Amino acid sequence: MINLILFGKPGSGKGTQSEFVKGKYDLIHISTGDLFRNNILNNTDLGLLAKSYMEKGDLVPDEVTIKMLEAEVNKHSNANGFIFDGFPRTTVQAEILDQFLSTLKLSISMTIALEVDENLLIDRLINRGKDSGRADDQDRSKIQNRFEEYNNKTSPLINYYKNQNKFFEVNGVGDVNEISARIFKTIDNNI
Ligand code: B4P
Repeated sequence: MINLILFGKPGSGKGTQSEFVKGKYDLIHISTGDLFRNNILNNTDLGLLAKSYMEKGDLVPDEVTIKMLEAEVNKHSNANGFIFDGFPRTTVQAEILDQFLSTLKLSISMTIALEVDENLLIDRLINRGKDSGRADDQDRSKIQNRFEEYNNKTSPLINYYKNQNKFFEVNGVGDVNEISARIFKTIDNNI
């Protein structure tokens, strides 16, 4: 069983690459960002709460994010493995994910970080914002806030997974298919 975390700054391509990786390794893709956006579309209580944070580019509180993630994993008890896309994003989320997986006799196999320069990320996100209607992609100050949230709350996870010998970096710049090939090689060489 392969349980992967796709890691990286906002816009680094976690969602894009998850689509390729899930097909090749037959994994269930869980994107906390997509789950929140679905809740917003359906006007659920969770969506209303998440919206107030996401529109500013802030992280949604750990408590609700973790509950939502656990419920999603529990829906797929027969899975070959999971891709966690955009989760965990804080040390608390990472610690609880490890504990939760251990109750299912599972563990994280590896964390793959997509490395992309911030200036390039700003261009990608602003570009997406033109079509997607995503409020968090349309404003440079919100994008900057997302980077700050990443630097303050998410980047400590690099050492968290390095300490477990589970952290691998992949160059996230270039053609989408080339990047997938780099990810596949990293998985195949280290799993
Ligand atoms: P997410 O939905 O996770 O999204 P993301 O970080 O913006 O993007 P991702 O890295 O997946 O990039 P993508 O492939 O889409 O988070 C949104 C918000 O949800 C967060 O800010 C937070 O508020 C909340 N949230 C989510 N998870 C949370 C958690 N665990 N805890 C708390 N809050 C949470 O690619 C971006 C763009 O680049 C696309 O337009 C794509 O087409 C383009 N692109 C991709 N690869 C490219 C390439 N190689 N070259 C050129 N363009 C490329």
